[in-house]
Amino acid sequence: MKNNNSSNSSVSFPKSRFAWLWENMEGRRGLFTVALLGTVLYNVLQLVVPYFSGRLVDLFLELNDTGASISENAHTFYVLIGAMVGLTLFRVLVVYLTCMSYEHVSQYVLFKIRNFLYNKIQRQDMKFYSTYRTGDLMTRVTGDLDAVRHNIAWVIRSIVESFTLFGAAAVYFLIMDWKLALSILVISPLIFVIVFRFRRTVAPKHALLREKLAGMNTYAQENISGNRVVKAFAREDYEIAKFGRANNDFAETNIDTHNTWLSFYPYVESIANLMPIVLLVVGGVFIINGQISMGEYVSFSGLIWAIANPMRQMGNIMNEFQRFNAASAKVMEIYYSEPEIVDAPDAIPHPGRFEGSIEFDHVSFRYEDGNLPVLKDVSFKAKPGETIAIIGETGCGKTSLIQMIPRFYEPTGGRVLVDGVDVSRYKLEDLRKNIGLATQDVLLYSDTIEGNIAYGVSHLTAEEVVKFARYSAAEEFILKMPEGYDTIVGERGVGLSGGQKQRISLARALAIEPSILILDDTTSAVDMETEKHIQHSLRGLDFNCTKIIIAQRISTTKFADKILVLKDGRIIEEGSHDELIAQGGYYKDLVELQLGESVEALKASAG
Ligand code: DGT
Ligand code: MG
Repeated sequence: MKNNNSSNSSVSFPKSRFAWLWENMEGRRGLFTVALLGTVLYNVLQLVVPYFSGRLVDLFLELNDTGASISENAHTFYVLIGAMVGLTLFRVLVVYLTCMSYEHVSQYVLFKIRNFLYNKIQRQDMKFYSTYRTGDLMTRVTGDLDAVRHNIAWVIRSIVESFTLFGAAAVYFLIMDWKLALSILVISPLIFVIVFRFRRTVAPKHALLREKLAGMNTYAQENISGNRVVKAFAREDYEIAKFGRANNDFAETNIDTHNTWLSFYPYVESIANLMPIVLLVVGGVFIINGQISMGEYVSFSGLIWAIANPMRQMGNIMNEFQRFNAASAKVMEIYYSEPEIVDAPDAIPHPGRFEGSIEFDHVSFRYEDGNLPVLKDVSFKAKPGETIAIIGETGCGKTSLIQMIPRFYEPTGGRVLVDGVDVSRYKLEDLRKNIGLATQDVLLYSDTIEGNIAYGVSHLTAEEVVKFARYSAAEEFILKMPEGYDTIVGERGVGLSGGQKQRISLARALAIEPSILILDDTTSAVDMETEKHIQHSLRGLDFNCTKIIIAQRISTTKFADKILVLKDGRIIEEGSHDELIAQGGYYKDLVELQLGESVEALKASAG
């Protein structure tokens, strides 16, 4: 298994993170832009109240000085108050609408990317599934994607909010009195320096935190689905303790990441708090010298938060932004991943059935992540309707061999032909629809037995389901189940025996009436009697079908038109049962081993 835990900061994507988000906002870009403009607007409006307060104070002081009565100027007073109230209400409305819009857009993007990812994951090839662990993929479509959503709903908004507020306040200050403004603003670059140092410290911590989360999820997922093994070895306490450690590790990394800001916070806070003091001192001097009015001073001090708060907020924003950075890299990795095995641009459409001839033409194969060749120069032919049995010791490459036919993997040398055409020339869907495969480790869905059998053909009638169950000798045990064909089997087929699962998986493969049927050790867990029944029905199928049967038992291989004996990825013997026995070699030894007597003795006793 490849190491996919390393941080992906080095991985480059076709688009930058923000261009990628923008791409996925298609359909809601207008709304998002309006929301951004709304954010700018309501932050500028924040300045209105302090502005009017300043005007009011000046008004009163003026009246005081001239000794005029306030009632004569009531009109101006009411207009100012009215404007303050009106604008505040308007601002609240804008805030409300923009928040709703951000939430809407973020959910829209989340939905869209999640569907896209699921689609991507579904269409990946085998290599992808042996590279990525389930828990890690789950983390990407849940936690990581939520960090992406949060970025749209909160981080981007907060960035615009802080910069607008800061910018507007700074401009306002500069217009009112640039000297006083500069004396306050000169402190602000310091905060940016601190925040950027913080970013450098916290970015790797977020990447680590994200890995810990994925690790913990993988761990939980594997243990829950593999709980039978845990139980069998009575390792619950051990697993609980192990998970506890992973959980603890995650919690500690989480605390450490979030505490990082704490070590920067005192500096930022001191600088932010310095601002009102500077205002008090410099502003006081300016008032004494008559450079600014009392009203202007009120406006300044009423607005000093609009400079200080965005600075305080920077740490938070940077923190969340780094979380987004780490998470989006993981999401984009899947988003932009492409399966290697795809339709050729000029693939031949083949909508109907195949004749079913198969040819392996000097096929060699090696797994990309493995260093030894698994198949070496394998050549054989199967005519339509023939049965080919493959036998050989464990690990010799049988499963790898049959995986070349539906193009789960591609040969590293040579060709695999179906109906005389290289399988890579067909459209994948056309090819695979014609292949019925019962895999070595049976996976059933948590669905009814009928639903599982009809998985490949949704329009299968109840009678047909029964027919295929009979073919695979499954009917008897199905009818004994409390709800027959409507019995719901658990996840991965929990509730069924190994042999029962195999028979349902065989019925599922038969139900698509494939041109090519591949059985990978499908009857290994059924008793001899049942197997005989299955062999019999496989010979009498009511549709034409080439069969490739991997087996360990002579009773399974005996009736094959051709038996291939595989050893270390090479075909060492090839022929019918009788031919191979006559040839004397691995197969003959196997027959003797399994029957417990020498072939000669058997013949003698029969004669
Ligand atoms: P079996 O089912 O135990 O009777 O064994 P076979 O004959 O089906 O063996 P097969 O084809 O699964 O494996 C052949 C060799 O390839 C064996 O050394 C293990 C290795 N192998 C199987 N799957 C993978 C894979 O996904 N990646 C890598 N790197 N090696 C694999
Ligand atoms: Mg195998």
